[in-house]
Amino acid sequence: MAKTARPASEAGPRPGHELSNDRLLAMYRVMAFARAIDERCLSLQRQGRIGFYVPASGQEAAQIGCAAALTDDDWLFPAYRELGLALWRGVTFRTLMDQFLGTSADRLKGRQMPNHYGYRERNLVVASSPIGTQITHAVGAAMAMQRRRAPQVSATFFGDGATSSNDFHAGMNFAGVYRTPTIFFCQNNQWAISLPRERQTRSATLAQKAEAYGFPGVVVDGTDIHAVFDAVATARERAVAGEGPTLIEAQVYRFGPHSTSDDPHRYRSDADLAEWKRRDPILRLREELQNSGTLTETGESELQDAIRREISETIAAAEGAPPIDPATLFDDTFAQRTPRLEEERAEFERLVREGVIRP
Ligand SMILES: Cc1ncc(C[n+]2csc(CCOP(=O)(O)OP(=O)(O)O)c2C)c(N)n1
Ligand SMILES: [Mg+2]
Repeated sequence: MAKTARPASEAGPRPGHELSNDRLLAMYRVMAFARAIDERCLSLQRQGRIGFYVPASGQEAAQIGCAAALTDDDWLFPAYRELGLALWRGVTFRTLMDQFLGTSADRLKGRQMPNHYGYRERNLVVASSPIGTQITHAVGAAMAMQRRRAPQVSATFFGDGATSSNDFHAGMNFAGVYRTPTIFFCQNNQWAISLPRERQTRSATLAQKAEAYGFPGVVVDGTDIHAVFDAVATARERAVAGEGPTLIEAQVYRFGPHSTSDDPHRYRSDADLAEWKRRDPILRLREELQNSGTLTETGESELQDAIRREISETIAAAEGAPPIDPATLFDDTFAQRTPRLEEERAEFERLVREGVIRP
């Protein structure tokens, strides 16, 4: 049952899954924005201006190709490395910066680890840091969609390492048994921090694990946006037609460190990285758009200038915003603060006023 997808370049996308040049350009803009955000945020962290960051460079075509094949009603259950998804869904860089900095505008009120954002209005669930836990959540949500007969799917995003987690297997089994409208989108970026893909499993592919659970698994070149879009659009059609889940393994490479707490030079070679960089998804798409006359040299440099400006202005504005009021930590556990919480809050505010606690 597990199928290995033919590369899109050989067979081309299935009918109805072709991407127009305008659509590709829109995707390219978001990919270029994501890459530039990544580079700036890594540098902000190195300068001590944000605390933590998880880069996604190298995975832009996988993320944006996938997001573009879904509808805004579909639910997304991400891991922590899905910048492209958030941007495609319309989450602004300002919203992300407010979360990274924990400003008073942070929608998560400074309560999440930096880089673990979500956006309720866009059906983007807060990123899971415990590996794989979002997978079972996505299957549960898909079961609800199924019961409501809603023409929706839930898509969950995880890495190669997450295929070794309990939740991956529990989620896949449940989805197979109940034929839930779930898309399991695995970005195999070849590393689970310092552990290479080969030491994660003896299976030849990650996609073939779907066979054991009774539904299709496909491998796609995650640097080829056409292949990713086609695979996800096909999986979505299956899901809404009641035919059940699909596992997609998008093969990519993590260009940067695992996170700002990691030094990849300690465990991997520059030669591998250089090899994958020749297939940089952004360069691939840029070349295609330039060859088709959709993107000119001037268009590209105007785009890069606009991106740089937007990023700088957003960082300045977010850095100028006041921090979250720490007294909000007494809110939201109960609809109304209990007398005990009121007491604790008043005490906390007194200690802050007297300088005993410096938030
Ligand atoms: C349950 C659990 N175990 C271990 C960790 C520590 N950890 C954080 S990221 C990571 C590797 C995950 O690799 P992968 O699933 O391939 O995703 P990637 O980071 O490559 O995108 C590990 C082991 C964790 N967060 N949660
Ligand atoms: Mg990985």
